[in-house]
Amino acid sequence: MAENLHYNENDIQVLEGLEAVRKRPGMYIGTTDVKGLHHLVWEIIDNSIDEALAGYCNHIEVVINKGNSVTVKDNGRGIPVGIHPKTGISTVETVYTVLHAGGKFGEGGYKVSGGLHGVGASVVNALSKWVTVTVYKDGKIYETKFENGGKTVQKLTEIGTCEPERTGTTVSFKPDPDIFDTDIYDYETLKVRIRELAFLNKGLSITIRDDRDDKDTTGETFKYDGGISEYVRYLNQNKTPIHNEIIHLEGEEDGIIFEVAMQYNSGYQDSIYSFVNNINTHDGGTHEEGVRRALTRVINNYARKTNMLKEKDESLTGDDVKEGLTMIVSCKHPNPQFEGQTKGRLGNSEVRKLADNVFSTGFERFLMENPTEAKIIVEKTMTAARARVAAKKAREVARRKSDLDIVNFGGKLEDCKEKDPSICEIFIVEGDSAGGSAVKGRDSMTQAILPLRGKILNVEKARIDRALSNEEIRTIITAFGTGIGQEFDLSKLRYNKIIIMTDADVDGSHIRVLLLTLFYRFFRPIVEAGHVYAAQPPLFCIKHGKTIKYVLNEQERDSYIASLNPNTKYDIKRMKGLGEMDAEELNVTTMDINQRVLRKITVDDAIEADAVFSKLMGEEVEPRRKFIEENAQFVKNLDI
Ligand code: 1YM
Repeated sequence: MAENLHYNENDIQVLEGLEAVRKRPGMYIGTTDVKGLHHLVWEIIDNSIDEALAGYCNHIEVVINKGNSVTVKDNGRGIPVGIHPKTGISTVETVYTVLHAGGKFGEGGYKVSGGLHGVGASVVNALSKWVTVTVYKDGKIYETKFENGGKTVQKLTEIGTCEPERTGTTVSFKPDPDIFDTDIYDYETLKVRIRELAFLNKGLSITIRDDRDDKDTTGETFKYDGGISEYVRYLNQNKTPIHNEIIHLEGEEDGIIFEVAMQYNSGYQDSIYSFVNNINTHDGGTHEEGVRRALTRVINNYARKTNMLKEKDESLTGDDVKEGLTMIVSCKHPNPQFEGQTKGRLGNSEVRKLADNVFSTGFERFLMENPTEAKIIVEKTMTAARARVAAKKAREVARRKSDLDIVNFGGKLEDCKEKDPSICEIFIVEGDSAGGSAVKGRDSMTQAILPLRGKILNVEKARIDRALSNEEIRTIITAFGTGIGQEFDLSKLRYNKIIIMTDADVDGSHIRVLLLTLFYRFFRPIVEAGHVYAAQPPLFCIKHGKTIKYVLNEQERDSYIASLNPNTKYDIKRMKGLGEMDAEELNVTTMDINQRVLRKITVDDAIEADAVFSKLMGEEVEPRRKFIEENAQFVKNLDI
């Protein structure tokens, strides 16, 4: 540490503040796993985005450097460099070292506030091995440096001059390996969110580059002058839109900006995503409610007025009008109230009315001015209504079946004896023969087996009524016990773990994708709550002496062999497919809770998952063929 720094009362408080962050990082960034590692980047980018929202910045650059440090650079005003009245040190240092004081001074303006309300810079500093901040302002270049959890090693210093037009802030930091479980940044993860930020802030250009390898790349730049309209086009790229124009409506009142973009496609799923100040409001809220209410009302009014809906016909429901709808709702609010357990819901009641007004006025006008498109849209919603009625009947049949003895439906499910869901699991097994071995090899108290004959229906291409008439899908629904659609109830889930057991080949991969599509589209909360797993049958069996070791892949095989005494003899066997294993082998390698390896299926980013599923399973054959050829292992950045 530099010797010329004299600590006063204030400095000591500062270090105590940052020390608190180091002691309990989870309180500030959620976790210290790979997610927390990326959180640091978001905290810094948020400050640049705030500067863009304030209208002073139109370009941001993000670089993953060699050694996994990260640099974020913007062309905003630059963090103020003057002495801060409360701390007696420069404002830049104050922002980076004083917990809770780093927020913006003064009110007004939109803030990204992803939980830390602009105080993230000091948290990043606290959790970093080193941080360097450079500010370009008034023709001068300033720099300050910190090390080991935010200890100042270079106070803000003027280090040179630049053209007076050049302004901005550049921050480089290296996460502290003592804090984080991993120090490796994932380019895809950063890219997906950066692209999203570019969609949500029209005209803002954001570049991302990976400098970790020696390839000389210029990186990728995302800039969308059409904003959320281009987001909708992107989400619909592997779907078939049923009208050309993307409907884009916008309005402002009392400093609240409300914007929506939408387009219907020929599919049956809806992809409706909402944001407040660039944060995904997973659980919706008043902005989404306003739009949904207006959408249902306007379509019903239009359908009645044009006599497409007759007097005797029932009105269309909210579900009918959202079938095949891709929609982005974005609200910029100076004082957003986030509600709910995960703060994923917008609570401000004034937004409901604004959203309703902006949407209903604009959409009504669109329908009037575009009668051809209007007719296509209304017809689609009316078809959805007919399917809804049919599906209800089919569900009633499925439910009546489920009232019968559960073991009895189709005779396929071999249920477990235990009834307490918290210790029960169900294996969904590819093929009858593997299913047979699984039944013999299981622990019949807690493990249920459901063998699948052949491939299940692709629900990406089928409406719910057709899905419900599919035998395999009905069996799955009944076995799970939760119901689907509006009747879905997570608390009725009959198994704590749902384990997909397929071969480690392209066919197995395809069946896994089909099952995941079904779960994601029909039972999403089950996936989100972490109940879904993929069994990982081993690829090799290594025998030496009396020891038998199963390993999952080539790397594990090689490192295990390397760990053996070079004088021992060993025998390596490549494992057969699930169907060729006997009950004992299947039990030991894949099912026994003490020996097996399961992979939890997680969906970090629902929007990206949605895009991947439509790419994989939608109308277009080419992207799917390409994907499966390139990646039988399945989707990397979704971790499935
Ligand atoms: C790469 C990270 O931090 N940019 C950035 C931060 C600030 C400003 C501009 C800024 C804000 C304001 C006035 C204001 C911050 N300033 C502060 C504080 N990029 C990055 N660019 N002038 C400049 O909000 O009034 C905190 S962040 F608090 F000092 F104003």
